[in-house]
Amino acid sequence: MLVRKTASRFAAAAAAVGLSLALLLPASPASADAGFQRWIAGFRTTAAQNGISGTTFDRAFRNVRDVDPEVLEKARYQPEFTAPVWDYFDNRVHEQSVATGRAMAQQWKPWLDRIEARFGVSRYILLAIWSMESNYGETLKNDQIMRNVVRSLATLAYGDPKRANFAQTQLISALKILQSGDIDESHLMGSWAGAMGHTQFIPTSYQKYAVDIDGNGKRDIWNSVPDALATAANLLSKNGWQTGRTWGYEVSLPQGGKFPGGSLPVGKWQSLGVTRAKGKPFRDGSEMAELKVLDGRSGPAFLMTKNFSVLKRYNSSDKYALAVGLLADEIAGYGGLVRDWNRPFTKLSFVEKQELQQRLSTFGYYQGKFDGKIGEGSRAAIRAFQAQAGMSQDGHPSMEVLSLLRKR
Ligand SMILES: [Ca+2]
Repeated sequence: MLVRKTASRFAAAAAAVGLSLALLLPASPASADAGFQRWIAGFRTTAAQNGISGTTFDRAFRNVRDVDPEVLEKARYQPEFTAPVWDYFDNRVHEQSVATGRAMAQQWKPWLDRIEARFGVSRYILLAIWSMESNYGETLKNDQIMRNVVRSLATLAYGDPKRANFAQTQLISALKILQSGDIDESHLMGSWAGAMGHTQFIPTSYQKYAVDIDGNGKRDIWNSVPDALATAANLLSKNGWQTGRTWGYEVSLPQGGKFPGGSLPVGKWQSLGVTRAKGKPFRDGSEMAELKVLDGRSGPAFLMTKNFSVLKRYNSSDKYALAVGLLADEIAGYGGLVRDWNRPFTKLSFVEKQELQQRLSTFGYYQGKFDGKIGEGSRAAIRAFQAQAGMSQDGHPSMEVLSLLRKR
């Protein structure tokens, strides 16, 4: 990155707090992004070497004049708060995400029939992924989240040394998508890190898996729900999804048992005293499964089968894959957990969480949306209220906090 002389005194301070220098340059638009413009001009050669025509390149960068400071801000953001297990699942598997999933299963039934028949992936898994990735498309309507993918990736490639390689690779891919004509430059939108459409594919994954199932000639995961769900199904199918099989089972463990790590046949687990939490028999004793306990021995335990590892090809976190599995099961009507997560307070329903946000807002503690999702803003508001009420400031969305607010 080129640093102008006048900015040099900012360098030490910026480095000390891990800020990108580009953001601290004095505001003088004509020259502030000269470095970025030079980078784009240089990248034109790299793009050409990768088969991107000059026309495509110029179209893609026509409206990209400066770096996107919010992208660099989000890239820098390190959450101080590591969410406890219950918090992760409570924010993703709840009455609202289940009810919307069921409504979507009805609304998109003919397409889900076709996608299931073609790729052999359960519709409930696809609906759960849709919920996790974009809240059934709701996130895509949020202008504060959606941004120009070319600008975001160019910003990261230019201004974020840690992500420069990733961003360059994705940017080349994004340009290839534009060149293919599947989408035009004004609609190539995504998250700050370049995840795109209803099912949030980064450009390289899009290139590998995107499907035009509605047959309009464009693989349009941004505007076509069938295309987006088929693309997710294609990813899972290509990575070994086992048709007609579950992702895993909630299980009960015998007290004091010691268990081996790694994969064993389900029948072997049974012989070690592991049973299905719902009391039903396992479907296939020869299926390989791995024991997973995400919340300590007093929390729920699971035997994860092959499909669980396939879900992790979408996002490599155990929590992510399990949330998809649990949400899918609830949408399908198979019911929830037998043993709940360890939650150090009385849980609120989704509607009660919205009420909590509303009441916190009424008393001036909260300024966000009443979306029932307890993130940083809600937690800070709860802590502020708890401090004022003389409670311990754990920030948990508990019935205790809601009850006190109701009495105000
Ligand atoms: Ca299409």
